[in-house]
Amino acid sequence: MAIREILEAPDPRLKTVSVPVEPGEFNDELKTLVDDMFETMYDAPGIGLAAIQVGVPKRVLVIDLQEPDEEAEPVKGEDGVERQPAKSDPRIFINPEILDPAEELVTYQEGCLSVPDIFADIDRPATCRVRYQDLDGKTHEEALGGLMATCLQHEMDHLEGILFIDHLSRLKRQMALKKLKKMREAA
Ligand code: GNR
Ligand code: NI
Repeated sequence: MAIREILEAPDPRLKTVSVPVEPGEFNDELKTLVDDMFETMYDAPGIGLAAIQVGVPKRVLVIDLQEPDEEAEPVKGEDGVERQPAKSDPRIFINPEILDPAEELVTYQEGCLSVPDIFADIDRPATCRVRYQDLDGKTHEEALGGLMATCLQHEMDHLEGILFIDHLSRLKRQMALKKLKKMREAA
């Protein structure tokens, strides 16, 4: 397992349309890619990652929402503040397709590991279905809602070379990219 470098805007590789994983490619190399994507995502930390964000233009996504586990006992952090432990639910989506996006939209404040420190409200269909393959190439379908629906749609955009800031007005997008450039120069 290895942490890989996350590409950041305006890297042109993030605009690549990723290609499907072919039937002959459900092998150890794919497993290593997925393992590395999880390690990179947890290290960042983030709740989702598309393969193109580590420079691999394949239709592979990992998601772990790491929502608070309400059943667990709160634990005291180093600062003495009690926190709810996160529930780990690692999910792998290969060759995902979105089906039946709801007409109803919801707004989430989104961020992206490839657009660090920039956050913006984005509207997306509130629910959808997803059809995808697992690491064995088996096809599954399920209904999604809440943060999972939003996160999956954000990751699906990466497979088409689209970033969340591409959903903003040109003025707001340029402001975000300028802020990113300024922060990079200051670092
Ligand atoms: O870590 C992430 N948080 C997030 C918050 C709201 C909506 C989408 C996301 S995905 C993001 C990680 C990332 O950049 N995935 O591509
Ligand atoms: Ni992202």
